[in-house]
Amino acid sequence: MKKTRNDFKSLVGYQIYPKSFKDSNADGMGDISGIIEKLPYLSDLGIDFIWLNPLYKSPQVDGGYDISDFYQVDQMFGTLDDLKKLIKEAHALGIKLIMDLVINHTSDQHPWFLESKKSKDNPYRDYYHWEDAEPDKMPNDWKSFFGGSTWTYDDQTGQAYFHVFAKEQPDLNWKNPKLREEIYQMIRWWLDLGIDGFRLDAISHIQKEDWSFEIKGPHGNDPWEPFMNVRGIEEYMLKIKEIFDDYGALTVGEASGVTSKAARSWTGSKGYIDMIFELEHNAKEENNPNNKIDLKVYKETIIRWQEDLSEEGWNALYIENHDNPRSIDVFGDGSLQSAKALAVHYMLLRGTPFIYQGQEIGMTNFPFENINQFEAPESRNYYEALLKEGLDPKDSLTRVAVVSRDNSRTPMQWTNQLEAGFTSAKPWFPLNPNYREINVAENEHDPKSLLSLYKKLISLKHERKEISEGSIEFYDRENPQIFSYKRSHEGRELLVLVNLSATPTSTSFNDFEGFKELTLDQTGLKPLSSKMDLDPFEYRLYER
Ligand code: ISL
Repeated sequence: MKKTRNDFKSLVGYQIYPKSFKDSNADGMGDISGIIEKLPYLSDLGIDFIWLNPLYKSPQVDGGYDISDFYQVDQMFGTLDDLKKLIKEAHALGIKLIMDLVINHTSDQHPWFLESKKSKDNPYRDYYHWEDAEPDKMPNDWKSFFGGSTWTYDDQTGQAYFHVFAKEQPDLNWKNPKLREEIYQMIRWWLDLGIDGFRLDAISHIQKEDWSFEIKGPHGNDPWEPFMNVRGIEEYMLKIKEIFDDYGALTVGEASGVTSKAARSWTGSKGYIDMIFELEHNAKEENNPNNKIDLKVYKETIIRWQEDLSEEGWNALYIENHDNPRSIDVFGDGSLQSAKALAVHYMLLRGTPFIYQGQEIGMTNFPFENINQFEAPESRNYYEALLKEGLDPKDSLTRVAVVSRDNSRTPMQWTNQLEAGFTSAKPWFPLNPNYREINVAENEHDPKSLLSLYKKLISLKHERKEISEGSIEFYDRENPQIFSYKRSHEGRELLVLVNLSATPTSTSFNDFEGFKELTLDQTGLKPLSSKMDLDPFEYRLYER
């Protein structure tokens, strides 16, 4: 059944990192059957669709984003039949299911690459990017997101191959029409299997500048510019869009380098995908060693993306994902109140909100003690780079720990029982010791819990057109502590007032007549007036 283009505007998504969600067969790893077990929990939460991080066959160098077979479910997660069962049971509960579409690169263990590297005239050679090189002289000086060069020298053929991420993730050559057709066929295959759409991974990198493109240095373009939404990508995206439209697929793009203005053409009525994640606010600043969010910069970014996509285009909203530390540590002060303020401030913005597993119960960063506990290549490479800069091991570990994506990959905390009810075996990654206090069971029956608040926010999103479709207007823009905005639709208005800081603040209104407070779980009533004083992480809602 073809989807109408805008029925995604009232939806709420839930992101599952399968490895850490629920283990059903006592091997210490999350799996598909474990997700099936937890569908009733997700249905009760009220979410509309699930985004599954990669389940494909993979050597797991980069959390499954190094795919060695696009058509196979990795046995650590189960079988294709398990996935078909998950699709069926999710649909039976009215929950859609989207998969990660990783088409910028494959694993270096993918048969295409194993063939490609064999010889210069191998039929698969041009499925990837190969250029003449010498062991210590690469085709250019471009830098990988994971540190080091984007080139790895291959002795066998005296050439180097290109990779935006880890050397185990060679980039696909999208200039090759044969490769493109292989990818288009694979996309159709998954949609024919019955999934409802995709999250497009690193999609803005599939087109590269000419290798001679010069990185102009710190005051010129940024080091990633040679592979950020480069001209010519439109041709590929329009073809992919054709396929999505054939199936009415629900699509969200992770498209780093697509600006808030360019996002209108990526997601608007003539866009390639339904919605897009802005990635600007995750930027790790060197001069911000504890990785606490700069509220002024964050607020400016969010307001710009909201206003640039207010007429044309659509935001995918999030405060957590599998690539970033936990929001309560980055944005909050570790308190429940800060987690609640975070929930309210983003869930009611204009866009489709995503909740990352564990965010809804206030899971926190992990207390890392040594570098061997980190799994992500980006974390390990960063540690080595800091040591090379002369930082001592202890400070290097601290710097890595506050920015590491490994924080969000610890097993989901279901109960206060052994291994938090995630597994009955030794978990692949240790549980955060605070699972005894922070877990689903603890939240589920407490009307003042974070989980209960998320359920109310999701219901509001479903019930109120001023939230799903309404316009948005921001107030007190210069006050970095305050997130204050009004959603309006056909005469109904909802005013959202959040102090996103750990210190008291105040804000003023001139148009406050006629608003009535909308209670979620706030303590006592606070009528709207011309001047509003807000406690740390206090939030208030008003309607008229
Ligand atoms: O621009 C970037 C550098 O910060 C990033 O936004 C980059 O585009 C992003 O890291 C891509 O992430 C995705 O692809 C990676 C994988 O490691 C991540 O987990 C995934 O979210 C490679 O597949």
